[in-house]
Amino acid sequence: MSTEFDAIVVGGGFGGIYSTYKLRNMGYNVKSFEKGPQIGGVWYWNRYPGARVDSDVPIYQLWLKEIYKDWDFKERFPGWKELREYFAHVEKKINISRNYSFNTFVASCHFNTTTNKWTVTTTGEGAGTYVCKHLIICTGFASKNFIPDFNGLDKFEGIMHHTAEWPQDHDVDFTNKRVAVIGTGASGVQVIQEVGPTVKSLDVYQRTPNLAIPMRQRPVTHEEQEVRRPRYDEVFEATLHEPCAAGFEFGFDPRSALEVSDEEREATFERLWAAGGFNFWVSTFHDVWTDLEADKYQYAFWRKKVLARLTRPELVEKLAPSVAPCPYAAKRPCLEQRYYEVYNQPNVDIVDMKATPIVEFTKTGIKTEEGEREYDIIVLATGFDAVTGGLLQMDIRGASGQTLGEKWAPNGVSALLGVAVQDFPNMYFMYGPQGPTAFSNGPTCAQVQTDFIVDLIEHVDTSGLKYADPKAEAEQKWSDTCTALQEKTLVHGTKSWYNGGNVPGKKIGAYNYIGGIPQYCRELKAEKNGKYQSFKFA
Ligand code: N01
Repeated sequence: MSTEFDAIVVGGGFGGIYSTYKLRNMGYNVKSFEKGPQIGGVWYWNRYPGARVDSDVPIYQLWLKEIYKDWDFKERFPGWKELREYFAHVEKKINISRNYSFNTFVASCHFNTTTNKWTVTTTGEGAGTYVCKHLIICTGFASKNFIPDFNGLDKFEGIMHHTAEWPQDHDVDFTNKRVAVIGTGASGVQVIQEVGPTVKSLDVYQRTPNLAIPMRQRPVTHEEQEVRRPRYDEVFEATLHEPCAAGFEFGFDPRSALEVSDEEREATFERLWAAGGFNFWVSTFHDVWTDLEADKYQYAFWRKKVLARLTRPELVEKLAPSVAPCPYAAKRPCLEQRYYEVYNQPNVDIVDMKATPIVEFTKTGIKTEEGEREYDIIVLATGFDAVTGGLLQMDIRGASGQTLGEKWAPNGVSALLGVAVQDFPNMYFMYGPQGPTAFSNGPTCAQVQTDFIVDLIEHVDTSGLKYADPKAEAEQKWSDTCTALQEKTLVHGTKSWYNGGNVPGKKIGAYNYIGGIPQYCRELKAEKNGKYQSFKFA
């Protein structure tokens, strides 16, 4: 079997599947690798209780007619089981697995300056050494878990899992168990509301409350999808243009929260709250994201709504503090279904990790400064070394021999248009650094970027070129743009996975492009129409 390919794709999620499919259809000889045993990417790993997507049907899927034409989702926000079924449908339709080696981890990718090709070394079932001209890395933003360095973590003898490393061979039974959940990001919120009603007791170890929004889940029927399906191409296309933002079917209100009357503001918030999904976050007044005074109105409304659902006064300040824990727009809210009602149960408590940090894990539980509590199950919902972690866990070396980590060490992350890095010729990635990543619907981001990357690859090959490599000054300019855009928003001043602030020692910076999908698409289009002037070619 040949080990030399036109292109190698790393990852089997939306981006990996779509780029494999597109390149294959162009007649390229493509080899793809996936760490898991099947396609799906995070939706293979995500099977913790309550795991569910936060993007509305129909945008969270591959925008390929041959796939969507006879696929119906069952819920407005599909859960992990349904997403697995969806990927099985994808496989049935396009038989993408024939390009893949599964259970295979890409350990290293080295650029060879003599051949101008990449040497890719893998471990696992598809272990070997492979060579390719074009390397497309689709590891997503959340492929490296983050577990804080708690004392004695390995001493605990009960059941303990990180949400993204949930057992694949069995369900964890929470019925009548003493449970601790550490972390209240999107993963924590979903686990808590799912298992809360069944447990014997639940302690939520919280550092910052999640400013969660009602999801307003509902079934979606075959009939309603059938009505929209003939227009899906238009629907998807519309999400790439204003007034939509972030790849959703909605976008910011151009009015200022500070300039409308109190009645108008209240009515707007009520409407967005009732609409569910991310409307309250992404269709709100545009300055909620940039102006602290505007943001305070958003928080006050959110707090009022949450307080109306809480029945235990002792938890009110922990869940919805009178002073906002951070600007509303600074961190990712989770969509919730019954999250706050769980805290009305007498067997649920919150351990405030700022007031009483974890001292250590013990054989039977967790010790804080207030004493030890015993558990049967501990859930680590502590997030990810996001955006760059998945890339940096591979040994990727560019033309000069430096690793990606070394390249970024002095000044932080930089990536031209969020798809390529200078000194790493013919290497592309998506849904990663300095793309719309954290501020976009995942499949939208991956597909828009893939389309650009594939066109660029075609340009290189049809022009008889050896490689494309970003120009250093263009990359710097893009990185400065990402920084400037982030600094204009309230995301800038609050530590979170958006800016690298969730992992101790990680450089704080602009890991994402926060200018919105429509502007991002215009940037990509201008680059293509300008014959890729930000790249140098050989
Ligand atoms: O991770 P997170 P996540 N001591 O980083 C806490 C996507 N996603 O897995 O907020 C104590 O958001 C941390 O506290 P704080 C989605 O994009 C989507 O939940 O930093 N606590 C926080 O509460 C999401 O945004 C879906 O103060 C510590 C939690 O752990 C992204 O993935 C579902 C700590 C981590 O929250 C990440 O979400 C799941 C420490 N040392 C995920 N370190 C859906 O589509 C961390 N924490 C619904």
